[in-house]
Amino acid sequence: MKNIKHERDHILDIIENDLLTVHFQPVCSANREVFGYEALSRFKYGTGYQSAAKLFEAAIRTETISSLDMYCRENAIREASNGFMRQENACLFINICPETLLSPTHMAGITDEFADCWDIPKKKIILEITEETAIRNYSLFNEAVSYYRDKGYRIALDDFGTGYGGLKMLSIIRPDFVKIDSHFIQQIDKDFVSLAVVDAITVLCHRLGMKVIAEGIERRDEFIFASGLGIEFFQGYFIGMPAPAPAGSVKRGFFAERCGLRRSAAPLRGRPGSCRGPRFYTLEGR
Ligand SMILES: [Ca+2]
Repeated sequence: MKNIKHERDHILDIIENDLLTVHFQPVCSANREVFGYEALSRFKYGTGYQSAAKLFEAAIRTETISSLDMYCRENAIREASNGFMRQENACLFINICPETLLSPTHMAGITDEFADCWDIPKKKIILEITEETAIRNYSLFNEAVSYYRDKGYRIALDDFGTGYGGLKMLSIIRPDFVKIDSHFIQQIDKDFVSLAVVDAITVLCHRLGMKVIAEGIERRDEFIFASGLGIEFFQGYFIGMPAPAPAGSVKRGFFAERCGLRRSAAPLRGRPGSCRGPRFYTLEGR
């Protein structure tokens, strides 16, 4: 992209034109029962970015991450409500990056609005917080996380073992779940160091009352070795591929309407009747 402003506008256009969809990847217990699904953003059409991860990086760079995150959060909650959460009583894992929680435009209450509107109990929503980037203001961050915890959401520390925060993040957030990064899980049956690291993390988490999720299980032996360490939950291609939620009748575009994103001045129609709260807020810079 030529410059920040151009890229910013491009990302806001992606949101406004609803170019992302959501797929769900199962998180299962050792006996292969589905515990929940992680929502993963995917492109419906070309956006100019190689992957959703690249889009999120650009959104952080251009300070559009709060808008993108809220849009993806609504997609995830709406589609989950429309699909598996009605039938399977499974949990929903949603990725949230620390930049969003620390952003001045972050609206914590909007997740409650989405959950209430789509009728999902907050205890069924698990917020995955990645530790990819360095956090400078831990007390502000902890305040944001506490808000969600007090509301009943559960917290997972994502990609554990590869980021900046590591044990510091673990001790401050005190998550309900720790997702051990696939870097340590893949080849766990062949690599003694990975096995020892995963074993130590699992023992520590269990001592602190946290449940462990092994990410990136791609082979049967990785599953067997990881489950042999007492890990409770598993995710990866061997367990289940990401897939779209079953199509349903839930109305799309609630977020866009709520945010005043649609250019039409038509009154809001068809919104779930129980929604309350701020009717409009603007996209960052729009
Ligand atoms: Ca994740």
